[in-house]
Amino acid sequence: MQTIAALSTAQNTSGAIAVVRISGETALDTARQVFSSKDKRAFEPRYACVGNLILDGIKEKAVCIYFKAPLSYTGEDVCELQFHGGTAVTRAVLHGVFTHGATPAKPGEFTMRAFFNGKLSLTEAEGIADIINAQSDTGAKRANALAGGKIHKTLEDIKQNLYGAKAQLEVILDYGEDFNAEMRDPSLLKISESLKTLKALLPKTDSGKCYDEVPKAVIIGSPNAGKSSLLNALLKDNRAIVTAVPGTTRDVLRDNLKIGDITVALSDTAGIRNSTDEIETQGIKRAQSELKSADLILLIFDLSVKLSEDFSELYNTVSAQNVLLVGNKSDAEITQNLPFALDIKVSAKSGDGIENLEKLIYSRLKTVSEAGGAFTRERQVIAAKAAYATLADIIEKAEFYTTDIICALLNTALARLAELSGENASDEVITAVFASFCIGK
Ligand SMILES: Nc1nc2c(ncn2[C@@H]2O[C@H](COP(=O)(O)OP(=O)(O)OP(=O)(O)O)[C@@H](O)[C@H]2O)c(=O)[nH]1
Ligand SMILES: [Mg+2]
Repeated sequence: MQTIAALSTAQNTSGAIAVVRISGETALDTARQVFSSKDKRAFEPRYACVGNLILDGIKEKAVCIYFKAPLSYTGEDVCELQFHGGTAVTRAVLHGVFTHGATPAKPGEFTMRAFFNGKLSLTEAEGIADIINAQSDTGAKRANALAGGKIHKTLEDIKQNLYGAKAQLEVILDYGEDFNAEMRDPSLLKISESLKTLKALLPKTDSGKCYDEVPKAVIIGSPNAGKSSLLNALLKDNRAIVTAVPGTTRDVLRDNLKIGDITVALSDTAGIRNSTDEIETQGIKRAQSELKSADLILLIFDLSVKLSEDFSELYNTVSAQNVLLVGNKSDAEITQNLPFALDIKVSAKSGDGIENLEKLIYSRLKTVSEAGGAFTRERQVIAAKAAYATLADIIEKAEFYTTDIICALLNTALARLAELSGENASDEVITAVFASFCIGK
C-alpha cells in the first residue's frame, strides 16, 4: 500500500506547532530524507528525537517520532514530524515528503487504514471525526464515548450474549421430539437482556434528528412582534434589521447561540400573516418550512397589541410541537384576557426577562440534546434500531416462532450489529464514513 502523508494539525493557518504525519511501509525512509539528527537514538520507536528538517532553503528545528507497526495509529509504520507551524515551512515539509516517496493522504485515510488494520471499529472511527467536529459539550461527550470504545465494548457484549443465545438454541434444534418450549427460556432471557442494553443506547425520541448535536430553535410570530429584536437580544449582537415596519424580515436568519454547555441553532423568520406582497409571501413560506425541522419553537406574542386572529391561527398550527409561548414588549403591555397561558414575558427592548428565557430554552433543549442516546450518526441509529426491532420481535412472538425462525432472526439482528461496528459494512458505507473526515485524520 502506498505511503501517505498529510498535515495533521489545522489546515491553512499558522500555529505554534504543526505536525506532518507519514504512514506506510516506507514512512521511515521518507522521514530520513527530510529529517536528520545527531542523536544516537534517532528513529528508535516512540522516541521523540530533536533534529533538523532538511529542506530546500529552510533550516528548521524539528522533532521526529517513529511509531513502529503495528503499534501506531494506523497500524502501519508511522513517522510524525513536529515543527514550528508557519505556513511556508509547512508547505516546504509537505513538498519534501511528497518528493521522497509519500503521496498526499485523502480525507480520513489514516483512520481508514487504522480501521482496515483492526485498530478501531467503524463507530470508534466515526467518534474520532465527531470529536473534531463537535459543537456542544453533549456532542463531544457522546463522540468521546464512541471514540474511546465504550460503546463498541457494549455492542460487543451484546453480540457475545446473542451468540451465546444462538448456540443454546442450536443445541435445542437437535432435540427433535424431546423438545419443550421451556428449554428456550435461558436463550430468551439473554435476548431480553441484550434488548434492554441496546435500548439504552438508542435515541429516546423518533424525531430522527435528536442525535444531531445542535438542537434547533426557531423564532416565529406575527409581523412586528419583536422577533428580530429578540434574536438580537439573545445573541447580544445587532444581527438582524429591526424596524417599526411590519414585514421587515424576509429571509431566514440563522446564528448559533451558546447557553451553558449547549449550542442552539437559532433562527429568526418572517412574520406570519396573510399577505399579498410577493416577497413577503416567499419569506412566510420559508418561515413555515423552517418550523418543520425545529426542536423548539419560540412563538412570540406582542403584549402591546390586541390578540389577532392571525396569531390564534398560528398558535393552533404549532401547538403540537415543542413550543415556548413568549410574550414580548412587557414594557408596553396592555391589559387583555388571553385564551392561553404564556410561558414567559420579556422585553427584547430593555432586556427584561431575557436571562430567564435563556434558562427556559436551555431546559427544553437540554433534554432534546440528551435524548440523542449514544450515537452520533444516522447510519448508526438506523442499524441499531433495525437490530432492536428484530430482537423485540423475537421476544414478543417467541411462543409462535419455531426455534429455527428465532435462530434466523438472531442472525439478522447480529448482521445489523456487525454493520454498525463495520465488520460487514458495505464499501459504499465505509467510503461515505471516511469521506466525512478532514485531511490529515
Ligand atoms: N416597546 C417595545 N418595543 C419593541 C420591543 N421589541 C421590539 N420592539 C419594537 O417593535 C418593532 C418591531 O420589532 P422587530 O424586532 O423588527 O419585529 P419583528 O417581529 O422582527 O418584525 P418583522 O420582521 O417585520 O416580522 C420595532 O419598532 C422594535 O423597536 C420591546 O420589547 N418593547
Ligand atoms: Mg424581523
